[in-house]
Amino acid sequence: MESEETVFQHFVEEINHNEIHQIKIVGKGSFGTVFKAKWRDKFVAAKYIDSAGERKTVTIEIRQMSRVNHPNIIKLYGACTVNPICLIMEYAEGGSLHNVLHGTPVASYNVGHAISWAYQCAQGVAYLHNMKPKALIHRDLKPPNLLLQEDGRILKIGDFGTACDLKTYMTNNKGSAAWMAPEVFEGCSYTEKCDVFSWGIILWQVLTRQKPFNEVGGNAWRIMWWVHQGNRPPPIENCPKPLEDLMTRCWSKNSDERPSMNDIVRIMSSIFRFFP
Ligand code: ACK
Repeated sequence: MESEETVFQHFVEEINHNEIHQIKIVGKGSFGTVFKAKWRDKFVAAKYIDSAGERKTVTIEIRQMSRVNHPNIIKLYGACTVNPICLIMEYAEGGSLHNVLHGTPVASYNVGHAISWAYQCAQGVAYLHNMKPKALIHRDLKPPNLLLQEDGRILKIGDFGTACDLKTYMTNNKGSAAWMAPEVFEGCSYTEKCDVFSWGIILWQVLTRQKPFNEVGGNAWRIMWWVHQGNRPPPIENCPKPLEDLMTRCWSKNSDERPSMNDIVRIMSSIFRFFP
């Protein structure tokens, strides 16, 4: 079996700590601190992993990120594998979509931006699902993991730390309940269609600018119970019919009734033409 060390060595460039010049903390992720830093004349995001216990998760994140190459996915340049473990990634100066949607000061954007973000996210996810020999399932799509560049025009998927076993996922990701497909928290087997569910919630969120399931309060267990009972976000007033249909199909309880990510890209590309 492939050891952790082999994964580190094979997939990414080993970077020495003294090559990284930290500039400022940009935030705290699910298992580490993210710095804006300079590395070889480039601004980068340096994600330091707090606990040695997370080494397995990081290994998975490195393994996943090093296989992907897509304009809507943050690139991994390399990693420091000597403690403190650190991932060196493409920097997204616009921060997360979550901050744009719900941060202060309130950012201004229009429905065209919202559709473009959802469309770009769908293209990144479709790429992951089309990977060979095996589809890559993201499993934690949500606005805090979607990053923006170029004044918010470009959206990139930025966090792969959760593509690991279900138990770790459930214990580390209580904050993700609002985007989680029911089959995931119910402990059933699941497929890439769980990302489709999350994408539907994101679409609702960018169109309404509201946090999903705010009405139930922030408690992850209550959200899961609510969704398990068949509740979904409320309809959007004056929502164009094709978007509403797409969104509600993504939330189907039966994952076979959800569209594929390729379907979503196709439908969004035709809707996007009306909102250039
Ligand atoms: O919302 P933010 O400003 O954007 O705060 C979070 C925080 O780190 C924890 O995830 C930010 N972040 C994560 N990855 C990157 C990146 N590649 N470029 C810029 N900011 C990042 C994220």
